[in-house]
Amino acid sequence: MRQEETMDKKQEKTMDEKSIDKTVEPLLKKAKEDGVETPWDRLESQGRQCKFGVLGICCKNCAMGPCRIIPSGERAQAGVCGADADTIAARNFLRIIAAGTSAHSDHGRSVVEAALALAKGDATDYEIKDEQKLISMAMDLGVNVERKDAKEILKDVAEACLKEFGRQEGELCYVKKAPLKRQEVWRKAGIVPRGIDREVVESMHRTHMGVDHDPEHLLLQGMRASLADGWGGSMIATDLQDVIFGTPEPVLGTANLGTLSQDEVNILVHGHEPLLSEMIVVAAQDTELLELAKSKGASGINIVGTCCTGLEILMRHGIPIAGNFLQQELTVSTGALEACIVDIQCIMPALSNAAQCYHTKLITTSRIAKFPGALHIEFDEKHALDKAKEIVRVAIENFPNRKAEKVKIPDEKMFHISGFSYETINYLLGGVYRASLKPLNDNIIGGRIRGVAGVVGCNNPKVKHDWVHVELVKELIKNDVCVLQTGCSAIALAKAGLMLPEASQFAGDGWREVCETVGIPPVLNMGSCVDNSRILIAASAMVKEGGLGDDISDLPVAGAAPEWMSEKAISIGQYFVASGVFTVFGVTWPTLGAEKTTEILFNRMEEIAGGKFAFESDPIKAAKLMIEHIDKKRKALGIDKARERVLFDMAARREL
Ligand code: SF4
Ligand code: MSK
Repeated sequence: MRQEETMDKKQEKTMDEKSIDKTVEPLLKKAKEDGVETPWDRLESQGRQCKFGVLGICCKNCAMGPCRIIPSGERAQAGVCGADADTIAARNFLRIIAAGTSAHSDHGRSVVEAALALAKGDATDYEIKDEQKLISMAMDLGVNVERKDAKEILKDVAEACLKEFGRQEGELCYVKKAPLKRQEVWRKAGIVPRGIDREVVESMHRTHMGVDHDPEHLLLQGMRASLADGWGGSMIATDLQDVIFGTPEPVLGTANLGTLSQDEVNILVHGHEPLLSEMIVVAAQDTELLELAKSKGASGINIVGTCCTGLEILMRHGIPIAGNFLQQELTVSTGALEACIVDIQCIMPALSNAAQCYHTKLITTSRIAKFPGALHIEFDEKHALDKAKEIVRVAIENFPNRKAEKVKIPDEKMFHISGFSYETINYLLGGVYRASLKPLNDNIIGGRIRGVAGVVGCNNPKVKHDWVHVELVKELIKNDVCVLQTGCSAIALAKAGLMLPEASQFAGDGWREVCETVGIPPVLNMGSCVDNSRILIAASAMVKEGGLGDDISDLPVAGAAPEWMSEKAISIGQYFVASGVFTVFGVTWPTLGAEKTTEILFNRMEEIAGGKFAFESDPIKAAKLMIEHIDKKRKALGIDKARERVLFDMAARREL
C-alpha cells in the first residue's frame, strides 16, 4: 500500500482491521462499556489527518508561520521565510532524530548517574553483576583497570561515560567498536559524533529559523546525531545496564494479558528505564510485603511489564510481558491492575483517564515526567529499594478496592524464550571456550542462512496491530533469514509464538536446520529499544569474524520498523542506515512531500554511508525488498551460488 492510500483513508476501522491479537476485541468492547477511550477511538475522532503534516511539509519553527507548502506545480509555494519543501522536510527530519537521540541518550545518562552513585557507595541497593562486561567497557573507554577494584573501575567508567555526553571536540570512544572501514566512511563524510549532547544541541540550532537550509547538509547532521544515539547514548545504556543488572541469558517467559492474575496483586511496570523496575522485582519478593498482600486477601504479588521497561526485566528475570505499546490502556481496562507504574517514554497521557475508570493507581516516578491526576512517587537511586517498596505497598493497599464485576482477564498467554544478548548468541554458537559468530558467518557463506534482519519498533493504530510485524517476520524466516528483534516488535512475535524453538517449523530448510541444531528459536529477542545497540555490535562482530566483507555495508543484512510511531524509531533507523544497513519503514514516511529530501534518504545516502531508507507498508513487499537487498549483498560477496542444501548427520551437527 502506498503512502497516498494510507493518507487519504478515513481512520475508521472494523474490528478485524484493528489487531490480530485476540485480547484486543473483547477488551475494546469492555473499554467502551467502562468509558475508557483507546488510541483507535482517538485516531478515528481525528478524521482525515493534515496532509501537509503527514508529508512533512509544514513548518512552525517561527511565528511568521505555521507555513504549509504546496511543493511543486503552478501553485508551488515557499514558507514566509522562503524555505522550500525540501528544506522544511529535511529540517523536520533532523528535529525528529534530535528528539529520538535525546530520549535514548537521557535514558543512558540516568543509568550512568546510578552507576556512579553505586561506585561511590551512595546507591547501596545496586551491585555490579557483570564484571567482565565492566572490564570490556573500561577497555573501550580507555580506562586503566590496573590495581583497581570493581567499584573503582566502575567509578572511572561512569565518569568516562559522562564525558561522552559533554565532549565538545574529537570522537565518541565507542566509534572505535565499529569496523575500521566503517570508521573511515564516517570520517570521510564528516559525521563522526563529537559529544552526545553537542550533536542534539547543534541539530536544534541548525533547524532554528534562518540557519541551515541545504537538505543534504541537514541530513548529514541527522546521521551524525543518530550515530551519537546508536554508538553513544543507547550503547552506554545497554552496556551499563548489563554491568549493574546482568547481561541477559536465555530465559523462559510468558507474554500477553493472560499473565495477569485473578487472585494476586497485579502491578504493571511501563516505560523504559530498568532502574526502578529492577527494584520493584526485588520488592515483590519481600517477606513483609508478601505478608501484607496476604493480609489484604491476595495470594501474592504479580509483576508484569509492558514496552521496554517490561522487556528489560523480562530479559534478565523472565518477568511476564503483558503486552506492547497499543495494549497499555487495554491492560488497565482488565480492571485487574492495582498499580500501573510508569517512568519515561511511550506512556500514553490517556492512561490517567483510563486508570480513573477503575481502582487502578497510576504512579509516575520520574523526576522529568508527571501526569495530571496521577500519584507521583519520585524515584531516587540512592533509596531505590525503599522507593520500590513504598510503591509496591501502595499497590497492595489498593487490592481490596478491586471490583470483581469489573474484572476481565483474557486467557491468552504464550510461552517464549528471550534473553538473546550479543554475548549469549556468541556463546550459543561458539561455546564457552571459543565463543564467536564464526558458525553464523559460515552458515551464511554456506547458504543455510540467507542473511540477518533486525526487525524492531513500535505499534501504530494506523495499521493492524502486530499484523505487519508478524507477517514480515514470517516471510523473512521462511526465506532463511535469521531475525533479531527488539522493542514492541519483539513483544508482537513473542505473543504470536514465533519465539519458541518449535517455531523453526515456519523457517526455510536452511535456517530451520541451524535453529534445530543449536536449539534456538528462529526469531531472537535481543531486548529493549536501547538494545538495538546489541545489533550494531553483532553486525560489527560479523565483519570482524571474516568472510563477509570488511564493512557492515558489505553484510547480507537489512533492517525494518514496520509499525513505527516514535521519533526514537527514526533515530534508530537513521543510525542503522548511517552504519551501512538498508532499512525499510512501514505505516508512513515523514518526508514524502519533498522530492529531493526523500531522494537523499532513499538513494543518495547509500553513496555516502552504504545504507539507505525505503518505505513500504505492505509486510510481504517489505520482506521482499529486504531479501532482494540481502541477495544483492550475497552476490557482491560471491556467495550467491553457495545456497546448497545439506542434510545434517550427527558429525556435522557436532561440528556446528
Ligand atoms: Fe514558515 Fe520559515 Fe517560519 Fe518555518 S521558519 S514557520 S517556513 S517562515
Ligand atoms: S517501547 S519506542 S513503542 S518499540 Fe521502547 Fe515500543 Fe516504540 Fe516505545
